[in-house]
Amino acid sequence: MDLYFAPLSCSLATRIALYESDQPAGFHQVMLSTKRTAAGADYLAINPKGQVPALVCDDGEVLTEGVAILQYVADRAPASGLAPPAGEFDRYRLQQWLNYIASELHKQVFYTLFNPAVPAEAKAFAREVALPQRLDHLSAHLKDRAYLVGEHFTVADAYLLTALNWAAPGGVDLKRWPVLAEWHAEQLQRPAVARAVGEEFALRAAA
Ligand SMILES: N[C@@H](CCC(=O)N[C@@H](CS)C(=O)NCC(=O)O)C(=O)O
Repeated sequence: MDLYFAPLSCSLATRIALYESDQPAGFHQVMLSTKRTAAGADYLAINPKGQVPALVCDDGEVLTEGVAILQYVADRAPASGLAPPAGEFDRYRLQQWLNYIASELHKQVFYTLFNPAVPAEAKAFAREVALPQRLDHLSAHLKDRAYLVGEHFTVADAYLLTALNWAAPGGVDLKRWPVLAEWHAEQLQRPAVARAVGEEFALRAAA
């Protein structure tokens, strides 16, 4: 497998899933501004949408969209517990959270805050209305739980911690949500998470 990623972007969740499940992969950095890989290849030829992550599977199939990639990676290593088995109710819970993080938190909040092309009114809505509503909801869910789904770390947790990494650079003080601040700090202690985040911080710093 080959993962196309940009440091500390949403593709970090897939790197975490690969490390958590001890699966080997090649990693190819993408310059999102130029749509070229660090090696100079045309990224649009791999993913015409120009976004990360993209996963080139062992048979050459290219999979895009983070929530699909995360489940693919998890299903290749069922013993990792990164996703409940297909058909079990918790698998739908997992998809519920993955979709919530992707559509409500990643895109509606952080994409809006970080994208310079988004008008100021939309940013104000994201910061003052959408963000607190989403983080209140997540905080209430995690108040008495260690993980989003069931009793194990899953790819939904990998995606959520990746999104919460964007709070500080987005000017959001996570301490307003102590449950989330504590949960996030705990996840960053996981060896696979610390390794993935550390490596991508170094790549970002070198860029
Ligand atoms: N729908 C895609 C969105 C992925 C996405 O937004 N990736 C960002 C990085 S976090 C990106 O590639 N941005 C560059 C761009 O949109 O041109 C998914 O869920 O995988």
